[in-house]
Amino acid sequence: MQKSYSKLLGIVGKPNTGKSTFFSAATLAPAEIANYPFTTIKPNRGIGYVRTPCVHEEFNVSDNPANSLCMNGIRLIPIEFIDCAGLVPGAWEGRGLGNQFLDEIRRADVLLHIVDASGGTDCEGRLCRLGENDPLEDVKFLEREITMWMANILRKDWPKIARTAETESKDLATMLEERLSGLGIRRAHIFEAIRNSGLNADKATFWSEDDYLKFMNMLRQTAKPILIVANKMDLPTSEANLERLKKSNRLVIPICAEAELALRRAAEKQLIDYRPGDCNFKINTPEKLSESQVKALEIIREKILLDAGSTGVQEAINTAFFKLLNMITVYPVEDLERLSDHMGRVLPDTYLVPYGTTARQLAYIIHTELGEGFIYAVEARDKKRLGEDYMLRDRDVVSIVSARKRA
Ligand SMILES: Nc1nc2c(ncn2[C@@H]2O[C@H](COP(=O)(O)OP(=O)(O)OP(=O)(O)O)[C@@H](O)[C@H]2O)c(=O)[nH]1
Ligand SMILES: [Mg+2]
Repeated sequence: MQKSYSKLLGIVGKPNTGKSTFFSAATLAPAEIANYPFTTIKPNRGIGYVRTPCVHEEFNVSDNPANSLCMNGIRLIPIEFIDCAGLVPGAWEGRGLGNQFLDEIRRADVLLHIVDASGGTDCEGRLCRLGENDPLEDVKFLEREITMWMANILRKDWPKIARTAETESKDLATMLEERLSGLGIRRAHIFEAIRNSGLNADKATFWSEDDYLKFMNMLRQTAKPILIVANKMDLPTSEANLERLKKSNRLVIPICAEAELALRRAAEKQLIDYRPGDCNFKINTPEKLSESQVKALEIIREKILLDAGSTGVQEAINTAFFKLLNMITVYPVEDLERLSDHMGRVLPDTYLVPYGTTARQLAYIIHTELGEGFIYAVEARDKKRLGEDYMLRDRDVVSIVSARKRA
């Protein structure tokens, strides 16, 4: 698999909320899971998947996936995951494993904030009575920590940047981009944050401390979008907290990471048929399962899958990419008749690209030469010629005609 992990998803939150359980379930990589804070000290990295219905059924062909997987009609597109160390209040000032945590999310495109929806862990991740902790406070705290961290990185230079933007030819966005590119912050993020905060970028020396923090908060929202993942939905106090989280006007996905982990482990051993994100499973080999294992699986089926429709883990990953990052899937091919690449592999690759990507930009993503020599593209369904500015649609199968081929 090549080129496909261009996106990085950060799994964040205070200690003991189920980050490593989520990570293990999503990636099936071994990660220590235990009932105490700071189980994860070194970042765990692994590959998980975005799920989408594959186009091969629509075209009535069988496929030979290369950069992704296809499981009975479901395309799984690989994404890099990072399981971050638990974040405690004051991390931006260096408390706990604070700086390490914040360093880990520098490269992340999107964050999944794993929250203990049951309210059974306090603000530092220690176990407490169910319902005692308020998960909405955890959500606000994490947002603030990241905003303060970003604000702090720039604070020393801010007066000079603001002055230069007013008196010299260099504009604010250019200077901020130079200073913040290490955090994965791009020009488009900066423009959006300026627009959304309603501040005057030409008069930055007049910004108050509150204005500065407001801008940083907007920048965090655009550059590091956060999906709230309400974990431990199997516990009785979680439902009421989920409703409160949803009312706070944030995107929230309820999950049970432990159930997903159990299902994926059983599926890995081929004890059950279960694809990530499915709403049910089939027991393949009842003779290989103990009575208590069957019982545990049936509880998951009844209490989680039939009730909620899925464990939510796959939905959380998909929501991060399709809703927060607004991505679409496209299938580049070389031979439009066979829908294959030059090796004869049918529908080999699926790319996740931002909505708004043009045919030529896709060509560049695939290979620089393909982009440079771009002549036109053709979509497999209606076979019309598409110019370089054609905006790709979700599930497009495109062939790019270029004057230059891969070296
Ligand atoms: N009831 C319930 N418990 C869960 C669920 N997911 C995880 N847990 C439990 O929560 C505890 C913490 O899980 P971890 O995955 O180690 O948590 P973490 O967030 O990685 O913790 P740190 O690495 O210390 O930051 C463990 O006892 C898990 O079994 C769930 O869906 N339901
Ligand atoms: Mg952990």
